[in-house]
Amino acid sequence: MQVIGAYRAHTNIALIKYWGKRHQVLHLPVTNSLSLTLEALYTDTAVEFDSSGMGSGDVFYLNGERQSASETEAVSRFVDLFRELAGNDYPVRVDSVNHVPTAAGLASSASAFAALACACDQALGLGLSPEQLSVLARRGSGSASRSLFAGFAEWDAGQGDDSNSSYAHSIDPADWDIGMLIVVVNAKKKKVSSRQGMQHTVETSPFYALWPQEVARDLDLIRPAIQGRDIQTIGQVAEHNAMKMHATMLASNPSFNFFEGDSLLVMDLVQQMRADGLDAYYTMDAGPNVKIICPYSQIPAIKTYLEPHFHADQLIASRPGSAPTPIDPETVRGMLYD
Ligand code: 2P0
Repeated sequence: MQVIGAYRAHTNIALIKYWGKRHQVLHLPVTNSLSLTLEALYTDTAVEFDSSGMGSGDVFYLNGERQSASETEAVSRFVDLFRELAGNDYPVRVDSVNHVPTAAGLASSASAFAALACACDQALGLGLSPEQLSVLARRGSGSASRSLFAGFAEWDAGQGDDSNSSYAHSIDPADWDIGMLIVVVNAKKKKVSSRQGMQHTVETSPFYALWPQEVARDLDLIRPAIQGRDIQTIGQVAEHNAMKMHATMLASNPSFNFFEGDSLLVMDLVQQMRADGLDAYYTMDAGPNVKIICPYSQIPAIKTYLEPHFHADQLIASRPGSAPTPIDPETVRGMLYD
């Protein structure tokens, strides 16, 4: 049996956000969500299962650094889902290289678990479909379910406690003039994890009761706009959805938020761009960075507003990304050890 696998998966940014779970362990969401996969941000992961029966425990290297017992434990529990399907208990070595600033609100967990799911599937010869891989990636981190697909993807909430009913599917390959410009306001690890923030909001925010109906309404508006390549409606709906999500956090008790001074500055600049005729709209996740949704062709013009305030390396432009792709395991290892 082939016991090596390696995949590249791209991260995704939600235009209609996932915010709140109905099942904590299975990561079953309260609502559907919808995202754009991004070419520029991705994780490369290689897995090697030891079928000799001589191996010891699992090991996990991230960006060339051996990870702690607790980080490794999370990866082990995830890989267990695949070992159960394969009917073995082979120890695994996982090597991951993140081309995403880790834990900076740029959803590194989405690309990480999508890449790991695909690499395990390949190594263990499981032959799972993208939908089945989406279910399993979701078990690592909810947003990872959407990174199995190119372009625009919608993650269906599914029914009840049925894990197999909750997975993403492709809406549109986004093979037209749309992109994102990410403004990295602060790439440090965030103070509140999205998992904690989400749960605290569900439990304490009086505004959360409104969230499911707002998401349903926004999805009804954005789906036809995507089909019609209507970037103005896509942008308006996404911007409003993001701000409604942040409003639920502001109304939680005690309140918390992810806004920094520079996040607010970028939002002001985007409004100026719009007043000047550009099709630029903002969204923010569980972190201070701002993502600008726009025609890819307008990114040079948009950058001229930001360059007086930010370094060039704080501005990451991306086209829509592909579904996960197999890579040579040596690409991952070579980057780390050569
Ligand atoms: C999203 N976020 O739709 C939303 C918007 C953050 C804000 O998915 O607990 O790390 O692992 O399922 O996927 C971030 O939450 O949460 C996220 P878990 P996850 O992209």
